[in-house]
Amino acid sequence: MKKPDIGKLKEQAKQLRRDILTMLSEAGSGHTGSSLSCVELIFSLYSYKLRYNAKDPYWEERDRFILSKGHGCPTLYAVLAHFGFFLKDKLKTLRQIGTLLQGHPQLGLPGIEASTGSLGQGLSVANGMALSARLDKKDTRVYCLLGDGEINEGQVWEAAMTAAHYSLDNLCAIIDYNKLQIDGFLCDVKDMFELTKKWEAFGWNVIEIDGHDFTQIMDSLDRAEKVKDKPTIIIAHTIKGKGVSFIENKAEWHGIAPKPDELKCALRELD
Ligand SMILES: Cc1ncc(C[n+]2csc(CCOP(=O)(O)OP(=O)(O)O)c2C)c(N)n1
Ligand SMILES: [Mg+2]
Repeated sequence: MKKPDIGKLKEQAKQLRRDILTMLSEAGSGHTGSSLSCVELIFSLYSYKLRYNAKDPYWEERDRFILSKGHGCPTLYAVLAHFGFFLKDKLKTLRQIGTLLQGHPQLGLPGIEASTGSLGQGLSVANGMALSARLDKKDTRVYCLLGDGEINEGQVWEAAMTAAHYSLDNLCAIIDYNKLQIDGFLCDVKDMFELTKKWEAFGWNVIEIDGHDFTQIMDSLDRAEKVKDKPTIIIAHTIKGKGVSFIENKAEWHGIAPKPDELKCALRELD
């Protein structure tokens, strides 16, 4: 696929951030820092790499994207709406009773491939999808976005061993490496030390990038596709709350939504 224009992607990312902040503020709850952290990562996948048909979301030949850090779903919802999986108007229903746009992704909403939110499980689901694609002799690729605090979960490392054991080269995991989790910095809560060495030791091909730089993200996705006999992990350095000065890099903004006056200030910064 041809690479989209970077200037245009940056403008659209700004609009996505406005949409995310607005829907969170209207809902009155949700994960603001976590959502703003992964805008470029998720948007690059849907703009450049994933094969899908928004009008036929269950098209058999589609690639799969699993948002293992399910609490970041406002970003996924905004991107899915941007690409026409459902009407943008639906974003207003975030977290309301009866909507499919719940606080964590759930099956049934077009574009959602797995119900996630209980951290640590998404990579195992992605493994299953990648293995079954191979058994069916399909060239489906599977992508899975994990939080860096999420990989404190033991199940992630079981899944990491499984993917390497089965040489799942149709699987690409991405870590949103914002160095923060729910209530503090990773190094204070539970340090992961040398991530690159850890994943290499588990048998993965590792690529390290700036997770807000569209060129680096798209290049890394291209490189991942060329690696044979190993799964790839992209360790994407990010800033939690990216784009809004008073939200950036603050654990307090992990799981709260902007109040009306805060929304006003945030939108002004994203003008
Ligand atoms: C199994 C499980 N334990 C705890 C939680 C509560 N929880 C939600 S988000 C979060 C922190 C996640 O941090 P990280 O993976 O770094 O994601 P970020 O928000 O920084 O992108 C926690 C502990 C959960 N959702 N699932
Ligand atoms: Mg984090």
